[in-house]
Amino acid sequence: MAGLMDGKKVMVFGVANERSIAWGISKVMHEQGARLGFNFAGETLEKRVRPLAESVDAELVVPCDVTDDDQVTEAFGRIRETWGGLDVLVHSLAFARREELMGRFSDTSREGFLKAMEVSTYSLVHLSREAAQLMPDGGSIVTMTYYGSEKVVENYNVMGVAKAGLEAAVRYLAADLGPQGIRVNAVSAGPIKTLAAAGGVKNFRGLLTLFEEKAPLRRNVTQEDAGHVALFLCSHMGAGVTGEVLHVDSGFNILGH
Ligand code: 1JT
Repeated sequence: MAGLMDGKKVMVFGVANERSIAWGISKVMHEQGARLGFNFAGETLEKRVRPLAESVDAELVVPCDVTDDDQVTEAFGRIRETWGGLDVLVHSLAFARREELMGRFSDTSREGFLKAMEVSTYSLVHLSREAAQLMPDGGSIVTMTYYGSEKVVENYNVMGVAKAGLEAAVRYLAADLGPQGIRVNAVSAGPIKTLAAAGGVKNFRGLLTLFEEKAPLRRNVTQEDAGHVALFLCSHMGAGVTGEVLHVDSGFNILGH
């Protein structure tokens, strides 16, 4: 059967374990015939990423901490050596210090603010610039965001500001890279229990339960739900879509209460 991503070279940033949204996207891309590459940041993550990468016949597993310019340069050098070009960049990473995801947003420290922005927002700009150099015949870039960028969601705090910046960056990147045939979009997923969410967020279970009770579809969304929409955006089915933030949230964002 022909796949939507047959032979496409897809570089995925942000797999931490099998619960990662990046992994949900990767599995869906793999099923559709994509050739995959992954990054990891540090030895602990390397041990988790390598076996997952192997299970989808990844052709590339590269160290890349996005806060280190040299590592980013090195990683894209490896992508160029291995593939000569790139069709899709998946950006599915974020960071905020644990203490910033509780209490008052107004207590956010300068350091915490800058770190969240650097990892969660600037990294898209940097990776997109590098990726674009490997996409002379066009390509597609997709990133992940959350409703806390649009409305105040208790405890999301500095990540809400970082994601608002990320969504704006999606629009500016889409305008810059559009003439080169590169599309840039974001998927705004409902809350999903990942390593980041479970480890860093107070009462995340409560958030999932509330969501299940209130969202029009009365269910939580999965990594695969996010993956399917990322697939649509990155495949030829999304050819006319760029600069968009598409909600995959069981309809939660349409509610007025
Ligand atoms: C990060 C974390 C980014 C959790 C994230 C995130 N984007 C969405 N979530 C889940 C979430 C988190 C909170 C929330 C609602 C959803 C963890 C640290 C790394 C960056 O608050 C209501 C706090």
